[in-house]
Amino acid sequence: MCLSCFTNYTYSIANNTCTIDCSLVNYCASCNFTSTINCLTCLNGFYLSSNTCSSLCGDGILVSTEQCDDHNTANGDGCSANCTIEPKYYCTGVINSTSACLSCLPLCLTCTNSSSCNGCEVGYTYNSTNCTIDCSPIKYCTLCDFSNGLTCTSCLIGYYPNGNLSSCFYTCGDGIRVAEEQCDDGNVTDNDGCSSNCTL
Ligand SMILES: [Ca+2]
Ligand SMILES: [Ca+2]
Ligand SMILES: [Ca+2]
Repeated sequence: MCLSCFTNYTYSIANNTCTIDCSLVNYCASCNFTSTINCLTCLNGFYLSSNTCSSLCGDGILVSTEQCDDHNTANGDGCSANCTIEPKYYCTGVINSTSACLSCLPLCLTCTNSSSCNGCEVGYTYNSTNCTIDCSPIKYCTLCDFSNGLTCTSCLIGYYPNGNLSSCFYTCGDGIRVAEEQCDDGNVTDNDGCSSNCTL
């Protein structure tokens, strides 16, 4: 049994021999050794040039250096011309096979399948089934719109959208006591137990 091999050789227990470690050239499958390691063939999906093994985007062979490979170099179909997954798409594919890229849920930017979302477009939030407008930047807003910046069209009971729909306000005397009020007796009369500014 060999205890240590020459530099660039590794010991194989199975074969009881010292063999050249071709992996010293990244992604190299077979090689020989003269004064240096000469790669002869590369792993599947890698191509030899100047003793270097490089992947090729668009060959339809997904390799570890690519996020996807859909067998073309077109953008806009989920897998980009440089084999990265494009926003609003997810790609399935095992190493050495061709990737299939499909759309995320509507308004979803990043996902790993068709039924969930890891990040919605700006202004939207994922509610465990789809991406909906995120009203929370406007306090007490329950219904909002994001077609032209965030506007609020409906507020919690006792609160009302202001003129430009940018916030929800409450009003003393509407008979609905909200958190900011100590009381609201439905009028703005003083000296009846609840003042005109809804304090006791
Ligand atoms: Ca490829
Ligand atoms: Ca493509
Ligand atoms: Ca009130």
